[in-house]
Order: sequence, then structure tokens, then C-alpha cells
Amino acid sequence: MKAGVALTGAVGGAGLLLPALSSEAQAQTATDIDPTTIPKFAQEMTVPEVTKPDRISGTTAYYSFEMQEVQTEIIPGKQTTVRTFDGHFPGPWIKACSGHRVVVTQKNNLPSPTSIHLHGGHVPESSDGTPMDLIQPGNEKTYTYPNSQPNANLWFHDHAHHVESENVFRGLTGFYTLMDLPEKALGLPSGAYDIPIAIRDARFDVDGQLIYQMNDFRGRTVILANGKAWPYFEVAARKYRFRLYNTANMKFFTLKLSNGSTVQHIGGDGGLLEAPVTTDAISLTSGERADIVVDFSKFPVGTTFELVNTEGVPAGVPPTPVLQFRVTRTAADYSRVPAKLRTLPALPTPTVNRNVVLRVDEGVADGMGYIDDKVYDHNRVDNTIKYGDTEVWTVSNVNQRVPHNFHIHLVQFRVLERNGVPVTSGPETGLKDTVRLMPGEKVKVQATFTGYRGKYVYHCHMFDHAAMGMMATMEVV
Ligand SMILES: [Cu+2]
Repeated sequence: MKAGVALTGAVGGAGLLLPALSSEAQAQTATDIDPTTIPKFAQEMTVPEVTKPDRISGTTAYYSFEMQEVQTEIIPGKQTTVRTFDGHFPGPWIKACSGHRVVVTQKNNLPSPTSIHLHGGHVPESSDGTPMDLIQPGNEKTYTYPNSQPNANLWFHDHAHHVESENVFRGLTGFYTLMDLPEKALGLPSGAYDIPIAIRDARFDVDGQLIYQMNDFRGRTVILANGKAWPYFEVAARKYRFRLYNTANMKFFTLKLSNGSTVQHIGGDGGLLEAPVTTDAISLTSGERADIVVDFSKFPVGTTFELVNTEGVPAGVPPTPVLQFRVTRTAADYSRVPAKLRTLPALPTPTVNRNVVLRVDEGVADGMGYIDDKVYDHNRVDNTIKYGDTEVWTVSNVNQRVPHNFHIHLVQFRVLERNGVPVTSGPETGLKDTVRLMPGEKVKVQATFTGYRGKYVYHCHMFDHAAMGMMATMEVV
């Protein structure tokens, strides 16, 4: 707690709110809802609607959102207060085309400062939503996204230092799909059969209100898919493309179908893979995305099965459900999943090697998070990178029990090695902006720093860990 106060004190002048840290928050907490009393598969999953721009001028689309608290039904029969963009829980869905600019004005009508980061986006520092580039309550900021990158599964969320964890937990996330012409020409499932699904955990009191506590990985026992607790989703017996987003603060998922069927894993953070990977397990750490195709034509109408999570579930215990699929009808299907999806650019020869060490205090109440043994300080530049350089970063999780992941702003990177073993197949061969690091693991990633100069952050993407200080600044000069 003392360290938390010191950190908050350092940025207090900017008007940041102190997130509820554990001991104090627990005393104020109402009784938790018993998650077993929440009926499973009793509400339909929300399918996000693509948000229409306010206007289009030339090749630029203009959007405006008001960050606001609204009431929504997450648990059947209960109203929950959530923090949203324009009332959407989960957020709005911007669909943009490569080469076509998007301009978003964000007005903050929340009781907390915010800073909106386009996760995975290649954008100038002024529009990156850096931790101290705050929109104070009552103010607004306009972000410009050049979309000068190929197809990608981006999203936007709050990144205001030390309060991003609570703001995201309370709902402040949105979808951002970046499309391009080569992807369109592939004939993948599209339109009503191309659906983003945000998967996360949450914690509620008996009245259905969210309970937020920092680093509360044990308390968040209710699983949401697109803003509903354990929903069902009716599908036609044909192929669907699902863009899965892990929007949980800290939870890692390994997703499977309860009937053991395989899916085609076609893309990830930075868009399509070179070729589909047929798999029965999808790994998603906090902030990561997986683009999959599920072929429901394999199942007769009337079939039901679940998307389940097996990660963190002890052996012999059934996996925990996420949502239920119900095959309710037939439908024509002219979509296809080609054997070749994309050619990724050749890897340039790196000229700089760096080490990055991730750690949190283990077994300590109200511990802090560190990168290279330092707690985040927005006044400090931790790494200076020469514009245009290609660098290899060896990222280590030196914790014994606590998992992490690792996210770099500005760039999409490539994963070269995991624990000394070259990554030559599977979904980690695609463009990535967030990568898993279990305790003791080490990954080598390679990135080329072009496009924009400026200060950007890199951090653990478990929001609570970032809020605990596990973040650092790089300056591209
Ligand atoms: Cu972490």
C-alpha cells in the first residue's frame, strides 16, 4: 500500500484517482454474488454492430464517442453500471480500411481521467493514447489513425496511468478491425458471419454491481462474452469467422470446443497468418486476439456445444464454459478458407539486441511491478531506439509463479524464439503485438522501428500489472 501511495503521489498533480487497493477495498465490499446462482446460457450473446462514421470526407472517416457510465444487463435480471464509449458494452466496432484515415474524437464524461490507446495500431505518439496524455473529466481529445498498416485485429481501450486497470475492468474497450483488399479477395466468411467476441472475467456483488480491486485475479469468477455472463449464440450450419479478443484485465484463456472439434486459426494480433492452423486449442493472454473460423456445417441442426476455457483448470476438473453455440438452422455458404492467406515480409537483419526483464513482487500484499527492476516513471526514458533500426528483444519473466505477457506500442513484432526454441509454426509465426510469458519463460521478438519518432511505452498487458508499475518508455529518435 505504501508503495502504491508513493506512485500515485508522483502523478497526483495530474488529477489521477487512486485505484482501490486490496485491503481498504475489501472492507467496503458488499457480499459477492454466488456465481453458481447465475443461470448459464440463459441470455443471447450480443453481436456488436459496426459503428457508422459521423461523416466521411475524401478518404477520412470521422467518429465521435462520449465516454459515459450506463446501466446494462450482464447478469439476467440485474442492472450493472459500466463505463462505455457511447453506451456500448462491449464497445463500438470501428471497421476501417488500410490506407484510409480514421479520426476519433473522444469526450470524457466519466469520473476518471482517460487516455485512449489503439492497441496494435501504428500511429503517431500524439494519437497513441500514452499513459500521461490524459483526457480529464469534461474534456475531449481527437485521435488520428493513419491506418498505414495491413489488415489487423486492433482494439481500443483506456491507458490512463494507474487507472486504466479499473476503467478497462468497468468496460472501457472497443473493437477496431482494419481490413485490406488482399484479405477481402480471399473469400473468408464475412458480413453477418464475421463476428468479434470479447471474452473476459469479472466480479459482481449480489446486486449485480462490478467489484473492482487491484490484482484481484482470484475474485473475478464470472465469464463474459460480448458483455453477457455465459451467453448462448445461435448459429447457422455454415462457416463463421470469430475475432476473439481477450479483454480481461489479467486472465489467460486456452479456449476449446467442448465436443473436441477443431477450428481453423487464421489470424492474430497483426492480422492474418500465412496459412491457417488447424487446432483444438486457442491461447489468448490478456490483450491478445485470435481470428478463427468454425465450421458449423459439420454438425446437424439441433446440436449444442460450448466454447470452454481449460487454462488454470486442474486436471480431472471439467473445463469452465464461456458461451454455448446452438446450431439452429441451415444457410448457404460461399465462403472459403484458402490454404494460403498471406505472405509476411522477410525479416530484416537486426542490428541491436536488448534484454527486458519482467517481474512483480511475489507473495506480497499490494506489491509493485517492474521492468528491468524499475517501476514505471513517465519522466524517464528507459530505451532509446534509432529510427529505422531492427532490434531483437529477449524478454524474460523471472517470476516463479506469476505469468506475464509483453506488449510493445507502435510496432507489430515477430516472435523468433520461445525458451531457446525457434518459433517456426503455429499462430506465433504471425505479426504480434502481445506475447505470452509464463513463469520462467523467455521469448525473443524482433521489430523494426519506423514510421514515427517519439516516446511510446512497452509493458505487461495484464492491466493490473501495468498499473502496478510494470511499464517502461522507449524513445524512437
Ligand atoms: Cu504481468
